[in-house]
Formats: sequence, structure tokens, C-alpha cells
Amino acid sequence: MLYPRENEIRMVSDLSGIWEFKLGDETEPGVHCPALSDMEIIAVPASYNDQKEERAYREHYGWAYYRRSIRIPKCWQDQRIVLRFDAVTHQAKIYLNGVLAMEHKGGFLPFELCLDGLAAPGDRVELVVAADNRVNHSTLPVGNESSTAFFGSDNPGVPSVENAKRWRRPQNLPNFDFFNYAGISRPVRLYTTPKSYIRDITLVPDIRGTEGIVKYKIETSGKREEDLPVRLTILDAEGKTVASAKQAEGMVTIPDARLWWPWPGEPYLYTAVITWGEDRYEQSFGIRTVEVKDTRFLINGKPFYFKGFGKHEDSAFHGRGLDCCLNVKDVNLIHWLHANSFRTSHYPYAEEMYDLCDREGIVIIDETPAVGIASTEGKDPYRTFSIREHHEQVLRDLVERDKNHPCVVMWSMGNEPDTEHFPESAYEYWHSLYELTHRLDPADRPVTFVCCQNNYEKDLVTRTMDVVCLNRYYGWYNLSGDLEAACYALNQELDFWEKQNKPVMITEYGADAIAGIHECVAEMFSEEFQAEFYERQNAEFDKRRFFIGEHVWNFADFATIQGCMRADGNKKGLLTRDRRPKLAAHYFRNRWTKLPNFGYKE
Ligand code: BDP
Repeated sequence: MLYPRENEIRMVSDLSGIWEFKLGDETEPGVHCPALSDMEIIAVPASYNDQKEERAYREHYGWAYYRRSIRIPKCWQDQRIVLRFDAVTHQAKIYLNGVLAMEHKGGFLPFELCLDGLAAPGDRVELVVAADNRVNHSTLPVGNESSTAFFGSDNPGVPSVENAKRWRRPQNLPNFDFFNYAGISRPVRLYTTPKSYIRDITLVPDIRGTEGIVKYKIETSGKREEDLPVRLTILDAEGKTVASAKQAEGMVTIPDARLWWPWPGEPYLYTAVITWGEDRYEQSFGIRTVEVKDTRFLINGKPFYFKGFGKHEDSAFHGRGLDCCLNVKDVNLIHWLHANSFRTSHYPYAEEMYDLCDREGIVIIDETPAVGIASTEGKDPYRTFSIREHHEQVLRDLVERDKNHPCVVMWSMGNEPDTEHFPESAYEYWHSLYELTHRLDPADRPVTFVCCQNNYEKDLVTRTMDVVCLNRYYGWYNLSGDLEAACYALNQELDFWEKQNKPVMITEYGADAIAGIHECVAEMFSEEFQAEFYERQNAEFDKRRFFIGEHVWNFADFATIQGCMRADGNKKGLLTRDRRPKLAAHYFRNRWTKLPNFGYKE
């Protein structure tokens, strides 16, 4: 789905601002929007949870209603008018003048509604967005339907506790460790195209000697494609034409191509300008290749070393809402740390962030919201959860949304599923999705998922991924505080992975550190312990040639559900939630300044 971009043909009207808002309950709204009165104020885009000092907002369970009226400009006559939602978490129903116009499942990817026949230029339309924040065994991310939330503790078998569990109010029990922020978290926009319009653009770059090769496909809707001439022009960064074509599908060659390199290399971007009939669209792209070869991860043919983090879209007040200022700050902090990459743990991020990373040369591992696929009741999640169809849809939509970004170098189908207790089911599930993702991506990027700390000998599927991605908490959740023993255990496991002859990276490792706690003899939760934890384990990674990257958990402290393991959220950030550096941030800045992007393990 193309991002709504304004140009001399297409118009975009951003509906961000103050909307009306009301919390609902578990009752699912039907074809007609329920009557809404006594509405409150809410900012869009942003999660609603932290916008008011009320437990009802913070801990809401069920539907919530957003309302505003929209005026369709009269000057949009003869245009196709589209209402686009970048993300509504986790399920949405859209009402126009009180009547259901569309529904969408999944909280982190865009969806849109063509207003043809629903509203015309000059109309005033009442728009209501109903958003459901419930997570369960059919949503991604996954919520536990009974038992406890991630890190909850319930003393199973104690009669009074069991009774209290049955008695307590219905609530979300996320099987994941980030706050279940919800609502209209990304922009809502109206945009126009001509009636016959460019529907999709696919650009697949390659390198041949000094030439850049771009295979392309332009998909259109409306008049028959062959009745209207297509024109593709490739502009360099100065706006000079470097290649052009006249068919809807084919290949162009860019002589003396400048490549897209991760920062501090030059992330050079070209622009593909497509015109078809009255329509026009500009899509930026980079020329770079990605390939896994034996135990190496190659970008433009050179072995790349990932230096970075898992992140979250998370900040005070906004929750998970798009905050462009925060995104710019984060990109600058990534540069300050001399990192080169991050994973969009644990869901696809706002498109604006990928655009920034394209421009700034930051490499992304793009993850779906498939987190929490693990049963807490001893049942096989792959047989008891109804998620496969939705998961496939999410992969389809994710690849379609992000396929043209040079910053995206690998797809992560999910985070920390159960691969140990039901190894055959896990293999069948993840391997079929792995094959699907390869088929979906026209550029055929590497595909993986991120593996939980478990019995790696029993796990059948992690070893079959293009890159083995490990989340490991030696010295924290196990062998707690004993870094000597942690390094011993880590090495035992690395010996196992070395035999698999695959590129291996760590996608999570870390220790909580509460900013301001300092100790001469470092113990858990101090800044010194966090720094030492990394120093010791990195020394082990440095000895392994097949080891292609270190992603710290986490870039910054972030909000989670409350629980006996969380004091004001997860404190594993190198930075605090308001982006102040802890000791470990300075340690990594120093380390990463010295580690090159390429050839480090040669
Ligand atoms: C891992 C999860 C991550 C958590 C992290 C932690 O992938 O989402 O936040 O552990 O416990 O299991 O800090």
C-alpha cells in the first residue's frame, strides 16, 4: 500500500488534532454506531491510555470510540478520495455518518477506505473510529485468556488465589512485556488520486559491476493499463534523470550507480517518478543488495556486523503514538552511539521511521507483531490458537508496505515463540511462514524469527532460518548476577550454534539498570552491573567468527504492564525513557566507535 504523498496531482489532508473520545466496554459495536454522549477530549495520533489520570484509561479492556467530523473539500471534485489509517490498535471499525463502512484487524499496519459512493466533495461526514484493545489467542500480539500476564505470578493451586482469579474483573493479560497501548496511534489522513490511479510500485535493486539494475513493476487501477502510457523516470539525488522506461514492468540500468550504504557510509537515495494517465507518484529507493552466504550477512557484497538494539515505540504521554520529534532524537542517538541498526521489536513501526532510516543509513530488521505465541497452560499453541491466517495476512501487508525501503534488510516473522515444547508443530508453523515470506518479498530478503532462551537442542526450527537470532539472558533471568557462570553457559551454547554453520546474532541480551544506582562492587540493577554484563559477554562474542551482530535489549527504558518483576516498567535501556544515557550507553559508544560496519569478523 503506497504511503500518502502530496505532489502536484495528489492532495493529502491530515486529520491529526483533538478528537472527541469515549471509553466503551466489551460490547462489540454492530452495523450502526452506538449513541455517543458526554464525550471527552483526546489527541490523535497517540495512545489514549496515558492522556488522562484515570485507571479506567490506563487499564481499559474493550472498545473505545473516537469521533470527529470531516469536510471533504469541494475542490476535490472528480478525484478519488481515500481515508487512510496508518494504525489503529488492535482492531478497528470505521463508521461514516453512523453506519459501519469497514473493519480491520491488527494494530500496527495501515488500512484504507475509498470514499466513492460514501461521501462526495462538499459533504460533511461524521467519522467514528471504534478501537478494541483486547488481546487473546486469536490476536497478534497474543494475550493469555486465563492464567497470568507475562511476568505475572499467581501461585497456582492456592484455592483463594484461584477463586480470586475467577472473580476478578475481565482484563487484558498480555503475553508480552510492553504496555498494551491502544487507540489511534498513527496519523489518519484523507488523500486524493485521479480516478484512474497508480496502485502499487515495486522496485527491486541489484548491482552489476558499476551499474545499478532496478527491476520494477507498476500496478494501476481504473482504465485499462494498456490504454494509458506509463512513464518511469529515475532521478538521482540532485534531480538529474539517470534512467527511464515506458512499460509498466521491466528493468532499468543506472550507470555508475551510487550505492546505499549504512551510516557512516553514504545512504544514497534515488527517486523513481512514475506517471500514468493523470496520476503521478514519487518513490525513493536505494541501490543495495542483501545476501546470506555461509556464516556471513552481506550488504553490497561485504560482510556486515549488526551493532544496535531492539527498540520500542514508547514515550511519556504519547504511549505508542507517532512522535516525529522523538524519532529524530532516536535516530540522532543511534548515530551518537555509533550503532548501525535496530529491530522493530515487537511490531512494525510507523512508516515515517523507515523513511528516516532510509535517509540516515540505519539498517532495520522488520518484525511482525507475532509475539507471545507460547502457551501458559501446557497446550500446543500452534494447535489451539487461531492465528495462522491473521499471521499470514500480517506478513503479506508488512512486505507490501515496506518492500521498497533500502533500510529493511531482513524480515523477522515474530519474537520468542515456543519452539521447545512442541518442536514439530513449531517447525511446521514457522517453516511454512518462512517459505511464504520468501515468496512474498520480490527482493527475497533473508527471513528469520527471534528465538527465546530455551532448550536449543530440542528446537528444530531456529536452525533452519536464514540467520539464527538469539534472545539470551544468561546472568540475568538465569545464573542471575554471576557473570562468570553466565559466560561459561553462553560459550557452551555458542559451541552448539557454531556447528550449525549459519550466521548467528544476538537479538536480545541485557540487564535492568535503574538510572542513578551506582556501586563499586557491581550487583544487579546498578548501572555498573549493566555495563559489566555487556563488557563480559561481548568479549565472548568477539571470539566467534560466525557471530554477525549484537543487538542490545533495549535502546531505552519502556513501559510495561505492572508486575512483580517490573518497577515502573522495563529498565533494560541503555538510555532512560527520557533518553538520558546510562553508564552502558557510554560503554557501547566507545566500543561501537571502534567496530567497523564491514569486515569486522574477517
Ligand atoms: C524477552 C522479550 C522482551 C522482554 C525481555 C525482558 O523478547 O520483549 O522485554 O525479554 O524480559 O523475553 O526484558
